[in-house]
Amino acid sequence: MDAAHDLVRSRLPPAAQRRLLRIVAQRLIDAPLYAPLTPSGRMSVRQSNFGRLGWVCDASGYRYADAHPVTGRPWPAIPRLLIRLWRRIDPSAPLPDSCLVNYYASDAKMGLHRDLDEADFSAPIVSVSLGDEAVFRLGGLKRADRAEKVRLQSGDVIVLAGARRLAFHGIDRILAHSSPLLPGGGRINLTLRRAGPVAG
Ligand code: MD3
Ligand code: FE
Repeated sequence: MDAAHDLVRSRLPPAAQRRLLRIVAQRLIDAPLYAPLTPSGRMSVRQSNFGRLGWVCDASGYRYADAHPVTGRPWPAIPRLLIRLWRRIDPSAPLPDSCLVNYYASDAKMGLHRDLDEADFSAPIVSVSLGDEAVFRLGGLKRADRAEKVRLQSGDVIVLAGARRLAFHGIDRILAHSSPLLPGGGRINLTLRRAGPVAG
């Protein structure tokens, strides 16, 4: 399949980026970012979630959970602005029930992996980036497949659907001081997903 056609990109205008950041920061007060422990060590990315289900990991593995592992409280709702964005992108897809929030300080990265913890892979994944630019690596269905490097800038919205939904991907590095959006610098990535089973 042609890479150019199953990776769809667009860009939120600066005012929408600022509005989204305000909403996200407000919800993170209730569901603070934490540094997950993984089976292979402490993650450099800090995480939280919005929605019914949140992706969490600890020393024993990965799963979707209905409560914040530190506070024990349910996750805050997914911002309506993001639900509207999802509906605009794919009106026929089941609604997202999960929004993973990844925060990258300038030295954080995310190793090459696939997203396989969702119950159903038919819905797309929609990712919104805010703040500093990232070097994103998008490969194929096998770890060794050649990967393309894509720069993700503040406001970039990418949609992973079809074969790309199951592709290996990761974040190689963050370009410090490349965006004025986040007051303390760094990058936030929001990934909207359908994590729970799809009826029918
Ligand atoms: C390509 N996050 O949370 S977002 C993740 O920038 C994750 O924080 C990265 O990978 C980040 O799992 C990349 C873009 C993205 C998300 C899901 C994908 C790309 C993807 C699933 C399949 C292929
Ligand atoms: Fe991923």
